[in-house]
Amino acid sequence: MATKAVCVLLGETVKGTVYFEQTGSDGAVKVTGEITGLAKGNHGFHVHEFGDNTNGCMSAGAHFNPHGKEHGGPEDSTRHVGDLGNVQANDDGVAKVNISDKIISLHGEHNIIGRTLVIHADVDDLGKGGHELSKTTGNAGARVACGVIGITKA
Ligand SMILES: [Cu+2]
Ligand SMILES: [Zn+2]
Repeated sequence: MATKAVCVLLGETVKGTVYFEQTGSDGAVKVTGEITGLAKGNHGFHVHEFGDNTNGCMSAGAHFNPHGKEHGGPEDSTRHVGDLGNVQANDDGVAKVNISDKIISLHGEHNIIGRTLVIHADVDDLGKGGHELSKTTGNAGARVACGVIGITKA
């Protein structure tokens, strides 16, 4: 039995739809979709803690980090649960999302449903950039679009 969720990302120029699917309660989550209106290149892509967009993407809080770890990349053992790395936009400003992640979940302690998906203006340095923000945000810059992750029909 699969669980499915969706997020509609909305920003001033950036828009997108991202789908989440998980088989069972502890399998990898497949993250797919398309985001448009981006600058060419890599953009930080995270689940932030709160599903609160009352003050735009800012009220989503910091990266979803239930274990109090440092920021990292999706393949690192030290990472926030919400750290999904980067998505890459092509010459036309379109990023195709195709990620499989074993840390986020649609169930239990790492459940991302009801939290906010954020895409950033700049590249996430995955904690390795040596910037003062590298270990908290990956120095990924402004939040150019966001949306709350919601349950959909399975
Ligand atoms: Cu973020
Ligand atoms: Zn993080």
